[in-house]
Amino acid sequence: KKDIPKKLPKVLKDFVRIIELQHLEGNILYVEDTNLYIEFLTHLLEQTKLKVFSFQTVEEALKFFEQNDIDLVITDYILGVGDSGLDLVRSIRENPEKGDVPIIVLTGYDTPARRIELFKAGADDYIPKPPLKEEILIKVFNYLTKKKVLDRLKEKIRELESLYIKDPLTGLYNRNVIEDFLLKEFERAKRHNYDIGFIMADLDKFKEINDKFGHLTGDKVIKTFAQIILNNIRKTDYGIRYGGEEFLIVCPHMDYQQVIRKAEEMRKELEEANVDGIKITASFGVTSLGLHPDKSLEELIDIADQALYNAKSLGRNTVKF
Ligand code: GH3
Ligand code: MG
Ligand code: MG
Ligand code: MG
Ligand code: MG
Repeated sequence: KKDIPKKLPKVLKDFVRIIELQHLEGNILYVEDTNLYIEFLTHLLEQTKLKVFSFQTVEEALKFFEQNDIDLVITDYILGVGDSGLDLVRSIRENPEKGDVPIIVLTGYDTPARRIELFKAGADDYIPKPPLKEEILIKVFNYLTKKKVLDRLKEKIRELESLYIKDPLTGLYNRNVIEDFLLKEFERAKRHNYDIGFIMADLDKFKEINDKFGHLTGDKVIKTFAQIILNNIRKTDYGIRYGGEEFLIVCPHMDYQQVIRKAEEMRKELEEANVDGIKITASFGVTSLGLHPDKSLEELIDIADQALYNAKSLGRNTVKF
């Protein structure tokens, strides 16, 4: 017990005030099997707005980590029998979504080889026991501040990504979604052997609508059809504005018969819709991965497009595959 300083040094008091001023909030996961240290860290951080969740085994800690938002992990090295902070570091780094959380190892088992091993596994920092309170507080503050900046950046990237793949007129995706997101879905489908349905749709005689009623009305028609598409697909489907008045609809886990029915529903709904009293129809070409298991994504889109061409030649306002 004697190795933990009891009195708060002056520099620390000032620092605690800085943390309070900054209103730094966050959840800390503390993995430690010695009660003395659990009490020490909990008490130290009680003076901040940070919340400490402590666990004595890797298993419990990992379970809590998976289910909660953790901003920083502090872990001991030697835990119970057969349990080690090194395993915890490795398991956390394997997590595809949360694996980049900062990790500080706080341990008495201090050898250069041990340190290198921990850093290799992905630990960010290393504090030997007995720790200085200042060192813990300053490092916690630094890592949490950095993490907040990173979190904001990630949020911005997500926003930009969603702008990059969205069509502003209709709220559907644009073609950019194909290269990255759709291609990944396509590869997953091939790997896990599930079907994907494809629909290529194009408004009929749309030039005439533009010529007769103007582009604004034309745009309104496009939006109406987009809304019909959105109403008829699931969240996991892709409704894409492929060109001006051409739409690609991609439905994972649908075979060609289901996707024909889907296209037929949309065809009918558009035929019955009414934009300023104008009759609008569209033609649909349909195919599926199951029908052509050896084709690439690009080739399947092309096959749907050829089917659409057939639908056009056969008089329009129809679904073909
Ligand atoms: P078809 O039945 O063979 O498809 O005849 P179509 O007249 O629809 O022929 P096509 O699909 O080749 O022509 C599409 C027209 O759609 C050409 C273009 O002027 C118009 N268009 C493309 N994008 C937009 C848009 O964003 N807004 C409006 N108002 N018109 C667009
Ligand atoms: Mg221990
Ligand atoms: Mg065309
Ligand atoms: Mg057209
Ligand atoms: Mg067209």
